[in-house]
Amino acid sequence: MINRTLRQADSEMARILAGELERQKTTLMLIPSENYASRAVMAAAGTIFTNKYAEGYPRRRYYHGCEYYDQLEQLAIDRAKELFGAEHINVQLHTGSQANMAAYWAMLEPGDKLLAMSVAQGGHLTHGDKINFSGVAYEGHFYGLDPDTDQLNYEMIAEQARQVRPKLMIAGASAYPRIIDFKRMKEIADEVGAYLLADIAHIVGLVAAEAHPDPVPYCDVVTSTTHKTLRGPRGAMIMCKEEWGDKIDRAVFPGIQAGPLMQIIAAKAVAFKEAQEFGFREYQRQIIRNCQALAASLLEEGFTLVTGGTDNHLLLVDLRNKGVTGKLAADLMEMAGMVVNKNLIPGDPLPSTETSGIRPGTPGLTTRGMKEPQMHQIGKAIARVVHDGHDGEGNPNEAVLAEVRAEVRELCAMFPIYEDLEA
Ligand code: DSN
Repeated sequence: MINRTLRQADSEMARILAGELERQKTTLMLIPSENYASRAVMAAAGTIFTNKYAEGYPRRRYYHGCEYYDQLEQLAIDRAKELFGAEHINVQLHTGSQANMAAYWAMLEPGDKLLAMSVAQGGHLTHGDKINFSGVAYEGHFYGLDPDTDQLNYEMIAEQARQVRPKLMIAGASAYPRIIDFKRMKEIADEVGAYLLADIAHIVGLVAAEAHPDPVPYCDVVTSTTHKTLRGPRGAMIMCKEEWGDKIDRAVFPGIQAGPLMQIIAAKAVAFKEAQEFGFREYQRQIIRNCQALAASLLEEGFTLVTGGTDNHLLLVDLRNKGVTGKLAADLMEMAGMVVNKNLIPGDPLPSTETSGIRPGTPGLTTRGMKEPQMHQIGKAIARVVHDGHDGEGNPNEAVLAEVRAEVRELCAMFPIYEDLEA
């Protein structure tokens, strides 16, 4: 039984996988938190390393038979340390949310105050939002954006920090298209006696390639995912100063996790190696150039961009002047083969299920090898969908969407992914 292929063992799942492979090959990935993992990363994630428990840490396991698991986890840790220059790294986190949970568990007591960017202005649920564990276990306080610029205003954040006196300040966002000044955040945290955590889940690849200022020298703890701009397997990690190392490790295991996913840690090690190879730095810089080219193309088409542009891998498009909601735009774009997030814009009058914006990003497009001319073409395709892809009452214009879908298919065929991969 264990020797059958997926197709032999479960034809129903194989059919679903084949469908998804076709979808990924023939659509444009515009979700900024997604990417196409390499064949090598996926191969490691699909290995026999899935078969073993390895609770504990290298050379300190609660299970026997961990010789190769010690080697693979140590390799992942060593490579990540070299890549990020961090003093201590834990690579066992299953998700970005769990990375934040473990960090808070290590740094805070229940009821302590944290100060972070609000979800409504671009922050993340796990930064103290009321509907998340982080807002139940801790007292969440939030800074927003400067209403005049839609950018972080460090004087305003400092003023709020003086009033709140948080135990922990969080720098990091899910939908912010500009540089974050971690050095300035550290000065604010020091002034009010707070710890500083950076959540770089989105920008981690840019940071690794020095295409975004580095938080590691300034922060007590840095949390991140490994599957977004870093292009590794779906997972997460925590970097910290040596003095936090034991507390962080104990918060991860046995604090909030038991058995680590060793096959995913192996895939993380592969991704960290790929991030040190020739071409990765250029890839990250091209992500930004592509995002700026997409921004320029959308501006030419009369779109409004929150902050007017971007310094990183994503854009926030305010659709209010176009007479469509974020949800309708994203639905229509999906019909045309362009998969994007609907997203709240600062001060959004609509709920998060509808929204007034979309959040396109370029990590996936750049992995396909696309450059500025393709970004220009995609900007025009988005404009066509938003302008002509509906009848003004929310109904799709099938003919226009089919034309754009055909153009998208052609573009995908010119920049193929996973060519000889079989489902
Ligand atoms: N996955 C994150 C993002 O897309 O920004 C949110 O959890």
